[in-house]
Amino acid sequence: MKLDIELIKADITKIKADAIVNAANPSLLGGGGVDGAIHRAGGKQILEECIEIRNRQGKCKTGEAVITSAGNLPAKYVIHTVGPVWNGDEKKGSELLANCYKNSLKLAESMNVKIIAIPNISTGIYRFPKELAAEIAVREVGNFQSKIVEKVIFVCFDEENEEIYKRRLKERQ
Ligand code: AR6
Repeated sequence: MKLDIELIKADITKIKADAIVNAANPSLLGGGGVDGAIHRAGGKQILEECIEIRNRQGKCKTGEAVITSAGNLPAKYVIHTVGPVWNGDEKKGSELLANCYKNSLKLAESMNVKIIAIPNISTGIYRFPKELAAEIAVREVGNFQSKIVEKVIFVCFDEENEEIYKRRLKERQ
């Protein structure tokens, strides 16, 4: 089945979904932006699990995703994915960002996640163009079919992304 798509402007750490996605970096040890907010609000449990994952598999490659519990957050899980740093290579960057959405959704499915909230990966500190990032996000979520995952909530934090997503989702209807 195709997924339901919802759009909100919010702080993702406040969302009570089965899983929220984190725009992490390869170290998995936290950082600024949404990553910093998730680790701050979620507490040390998330970092401890990230360290365990690192000890097991090493760093998380760009486009890949790993999962931890959500510590003190209202969500059940955090799916950490590493978006591409924008370097002007549209083809490679788009492929890697698409992989973030594909791999996060696949991992969610494998953990029986029904509702997943996703931020605008790579569009902050990693400087990916917002319009292109939204096009990729909406396309990948639109193409994903699942018997388990029912709903994706796109969580925008800035007004510009919210407007872009509103328009793109309207165009889809
Ligand atoms: N809730 C939802 N979205 C948020 C929040 C929040 N609390 N805070 C920021 N955003 P960014 P990136 C939005 O920079 O570009 C970190 O240091 C923000 O407005 O968080 O993938 C990592 O460790 C933007 O639209 O992630 C990496 O080093 C979106 O989240 C690096 O930043 C992504 O912005 C990753 O950079």
